[in-house]
Amino acid sequence: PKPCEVTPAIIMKSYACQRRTPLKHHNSFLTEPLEILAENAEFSENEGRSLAFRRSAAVLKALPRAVRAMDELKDLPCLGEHSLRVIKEILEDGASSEVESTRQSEQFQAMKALTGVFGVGVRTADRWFREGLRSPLDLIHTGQKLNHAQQAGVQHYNDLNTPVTKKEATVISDIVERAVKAVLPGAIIILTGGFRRGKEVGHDVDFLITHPEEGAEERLMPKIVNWLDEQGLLLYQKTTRNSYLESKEGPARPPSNMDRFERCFSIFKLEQTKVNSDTQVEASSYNSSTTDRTEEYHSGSTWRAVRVDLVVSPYSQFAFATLGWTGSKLFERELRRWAGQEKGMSLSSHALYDSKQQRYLQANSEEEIFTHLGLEYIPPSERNA
Ligand code: DGT
Ligand code: MG
Repeated sequence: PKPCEVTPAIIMKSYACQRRTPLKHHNSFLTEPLEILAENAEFSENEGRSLAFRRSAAVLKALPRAVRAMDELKDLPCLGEHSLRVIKEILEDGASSEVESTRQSEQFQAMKALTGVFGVGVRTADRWFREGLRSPLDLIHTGQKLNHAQQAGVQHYNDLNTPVTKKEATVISDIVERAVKAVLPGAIIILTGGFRRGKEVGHDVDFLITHPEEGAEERLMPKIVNWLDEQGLLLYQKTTRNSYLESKEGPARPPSNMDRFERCFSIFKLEQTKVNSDTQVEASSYNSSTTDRTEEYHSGSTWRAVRVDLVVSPYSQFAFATLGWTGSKLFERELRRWAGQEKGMSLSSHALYDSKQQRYLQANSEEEIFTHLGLEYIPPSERNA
């Protein structure tokens, strides 16, 4: 007789920050379609709807095996009616008609192409779509007025939509390390974002920079940018003060330190040397003004554009910044939702504020922040919600 198959019950916590979500999971055949619907909801600025699909997908990513039947989902949190309908269709028919028609729709494809231009957000892309534009080429043909970021985005469109590999990220890490060490010895640089979570490819490379001596990091970004620029390594850069979540988030903000938190959106010029038909990436070490790629290719050397984000944080905020810039985006949202709804706290990439105690809680590591929040520590490789 066949041994009785016992399926152990799965205990799924409802916040993504309470769960371990590995990079490789068993349900891409369900999560990818759900994320198409999430993306489509973002294109129409329907944040609630997008979040619902993203949360459903995240629950499926945390499952230890592939879903085969609807009854396996009955005790799982976050799965709304709409998501369940989509999942059911995929399980029964192999595909969801709603997802497939979204994928094929002119609007979805145009929004994807237009928001794929660096510097173009959903609002701008939507306006262009309503004016009849469909692709980056249309922007050129119709002579659209573009800002500097968008001009760079159009110019390097193909490169910037080619995934950055781990190997390229390592080469860029070496360059950034050299730049930072040259202008501020003793500085600490860490790779954050998707690569810290173990991703093999990314849309950009994210770095966080600090110095153990509080205050030594002030005015650091312009020095780093100058060094990189002098080496001919930058195709584009814009340095801004970080004002992303803080404006929405209220008290998790130590105002006196805010002006120290700088971010640089940049596009690196990454050298690639052709060796035995194998493309090798290499740090550019000369000041090249040529932009004729064909010419460079024939001379045996070529380059490609890569998006790089640099963030400088004061040492006292480094743990919060590390946690805040490691992602995933959904994991971050869930951490902040947990802090607010379950703990009466307010978390940002700068600080953690406890409303009951009416004070900021200090932390020197990510582990300490999880402890303050009453959460089990989740390492970066398990934050792929
Ligand atoms: P990808 O697409 O392969 O680059 O994937 P990620 O996860 O590296 O995503 P990315 O580069 O957009 O952002 C990295 C993390 O940094 C993300 O999980 C959330 C966080 N983040 C992104 N932009 C901001 C910002 O403006 N302010 C703050 N505080 N965090 C941000
Ligand atoms: Mg990234």
